[in-house]
Amino acid sequence: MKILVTGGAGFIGANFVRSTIASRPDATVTVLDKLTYAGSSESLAGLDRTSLVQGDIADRDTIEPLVAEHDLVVHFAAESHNDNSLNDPSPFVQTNLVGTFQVLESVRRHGVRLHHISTDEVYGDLELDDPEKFHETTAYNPSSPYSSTKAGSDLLVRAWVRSFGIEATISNCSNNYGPYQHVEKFIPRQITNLIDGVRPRLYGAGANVRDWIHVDDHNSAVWTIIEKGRIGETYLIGANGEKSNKEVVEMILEGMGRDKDDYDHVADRPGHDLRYAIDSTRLREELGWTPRYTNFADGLAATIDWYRTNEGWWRPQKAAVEAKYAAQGQ
Ligand code: NAD
Ligand code: TDX
Repeated sequence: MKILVTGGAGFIGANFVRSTIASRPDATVTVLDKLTYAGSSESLAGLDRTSLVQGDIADRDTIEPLVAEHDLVVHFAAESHNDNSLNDPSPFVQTNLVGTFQVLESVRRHGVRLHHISTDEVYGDLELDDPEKFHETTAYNPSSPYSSTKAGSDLLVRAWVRSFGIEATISNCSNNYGPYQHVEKFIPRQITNLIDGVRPRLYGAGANVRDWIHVDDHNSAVWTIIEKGRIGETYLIGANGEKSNKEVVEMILEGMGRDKDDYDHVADRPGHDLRYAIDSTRLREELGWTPRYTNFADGLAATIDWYRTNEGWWRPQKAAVEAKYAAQGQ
């Protein structure tokens, strides 16, 4: 099977390529990645049956011939960081909307199966005590330039299925953690701060809740949907991992041998979503998927170890990321 993975040099895409190559001897992978600040060829180092093409999904002349020679497209490429989208929404519109449009047009012209990767943030946020979690029929209500462009990309996929009959599925997953995540994101930022002797930074009061899932569980769910999912359907991916940001920072501090109060509160994110929570019943009951990492503390400990032993991978990005946060009081 020849698989085209867009955004495969980013966090989740690189883990997807790694687990696919390790578990599927029949698979060859082409990664199409623009190698923005968020992508790194080093995340794919040492992989057999994998090639990397540096290019833009929004460029028809780049994507079209690649799609034509593959059996499956798994579309991870996106601008992915909310804080960046608040500073400059422009690349989010370009990549997440125009880029997805070009992916859709290419799979339409060549009749290639597509799986579109999206996020739970398209549903907006929940109250802390809301009894109902996000599910496949929750109304879209995105809050940020990032989540609104992801919502728009999902709607494009749905329309291309209905209007043109393309063969596509969509998944909306909750917050991922694990190896190869950029140090701009919450968990790697705090781990690498502590390695550098800097106190973790919690936005606002730290009461915001995220529903954490290990990246390998996200990717095993993606394969389940590719193999067993119904064309045109959306599946929510989550592993019942709700934790407040304060709880996560305290667990990181304790896991790294520090006092659990040893962090600072900093300026909050404008429009900060309060809580995300996923109901993944459809994926579990219809397709038989279950997560493997059911203990967040263990997954977090393994992630801390990974950042400790792979400093060469993240160190080049760290100073610039912290300078950007410092400039905005975070
Ligand atoms: P990431 O920022 O780590 O990686 C994105 C990758 O896409 C990078 O390698 C980047 O170079 C590439 N890219 C960006 N613009 C491109 C373009 N125009 N053409 C080609 N490549 C381009 O992001 P991630 O966290 O790995 O997220 C991957 C996907 O999963 C995204 O679609 C995101 O919305 C979705 N998602 C992420 C999470 C999460 O917790 N990180 C949760 C749910 C869904
Ligand atoms: O230093 C920080 N301090 C802090 O308190 C950072 C970087 C973040 N936060 C908070 C903001 C969020 O409530 O931690 C939470 C997680 O922040 P991010 O890692 O920026 O993730 P989030 O905004 O929740 O979005 C993530 O999950 C859904 C991914 O970045 C998205 O790509 C995905 O769609």
